[in-house]
Amino acid sequence: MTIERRTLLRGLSAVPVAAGMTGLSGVESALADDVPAGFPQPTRHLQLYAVELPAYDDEVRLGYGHDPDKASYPGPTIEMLEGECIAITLHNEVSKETLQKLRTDKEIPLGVSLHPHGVRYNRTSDGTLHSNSYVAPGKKRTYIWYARPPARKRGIAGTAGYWWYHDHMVGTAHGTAGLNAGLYGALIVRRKSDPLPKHTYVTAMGDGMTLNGRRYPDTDTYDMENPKRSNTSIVANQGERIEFVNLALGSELHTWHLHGHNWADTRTGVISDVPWADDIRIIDNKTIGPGDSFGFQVIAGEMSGPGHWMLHCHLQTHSDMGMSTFFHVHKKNGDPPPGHPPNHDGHTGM
Ligand SMILES: [Cu+2]
Repeated sequence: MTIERRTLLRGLSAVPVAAGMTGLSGVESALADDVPAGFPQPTRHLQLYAVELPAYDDEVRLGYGHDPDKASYPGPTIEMLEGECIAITLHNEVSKETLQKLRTDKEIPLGVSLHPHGVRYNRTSDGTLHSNSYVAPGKKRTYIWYARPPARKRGIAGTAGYWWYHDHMVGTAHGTAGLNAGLYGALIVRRKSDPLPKHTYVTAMGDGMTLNGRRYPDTDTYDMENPKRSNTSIVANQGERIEFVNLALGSELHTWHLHGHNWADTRTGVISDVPWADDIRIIDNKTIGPGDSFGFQVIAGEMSGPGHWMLHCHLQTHSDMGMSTFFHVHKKNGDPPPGHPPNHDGHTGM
């Protein structure tokens, strides 16, 4: 039995809370009046900025960031604990000119918004045009999200899982241009007993053969001599617990496939409760359609060893057109794995 498995079974107060979940400023008392009935008081207040980023392939790129200078696409992964309520103030720093350029429905006002999946919110935090919960250029607005806990006696399952958040305002009232431009990010709701990963990576499959808003070879910026961890440089040392959060945007189906690893098709990708039921499927490929999200944890290179493990859409025309990257699993000591991934000029790197 591995340490990870023991940790899982024991329940786990000793598991540290992920670093990203602490160190944020408190919630202003002025917010108290905005908290919907039945929600607890928010215990954290995040700032999120929507900004314009350098164009990609002549396409406008926007991003969210907790710091406007560190905005990115996908935006920062937001983590909550089930039972927690948070406040997020969205600042719209995207220019009127850019929003005008992206607007395909000329009837709607200019703005950006924040719309979450999975967590609970009321109409003022929906992030939509008709609920008037968007943010005009240069303005800000505070949203309140509640990761409702389970209430087993009432048959309420809670909100723990792998979700996402996105704009619902740029281009059309559905945020279609905002999504294509990069206004989205992963949202993780954990239970206290969940195992915590060493690293989390986000992969977002979108239209135009994009992975995280980029096309091959920009989907993988990994440098074997100087590996850096990012959503475009998916790196681990063998034995590390690694978490993937996977989203689908746009208008097409995709199948998310990872080589050398498999996972349980459960909330966390691991089997955490006894009994170990055979009706829990073990998979290494999952169909994901627009609006879907899922996630899981694996032990990097467990059984399969160090290697450059392909991670791609298994819809063959999509993978052939470049919806592909790698999970680069180094040796336990951090030394590079054997072999090379294909060079980005098309060589196989044998
Ligand atoms: Cu695909």
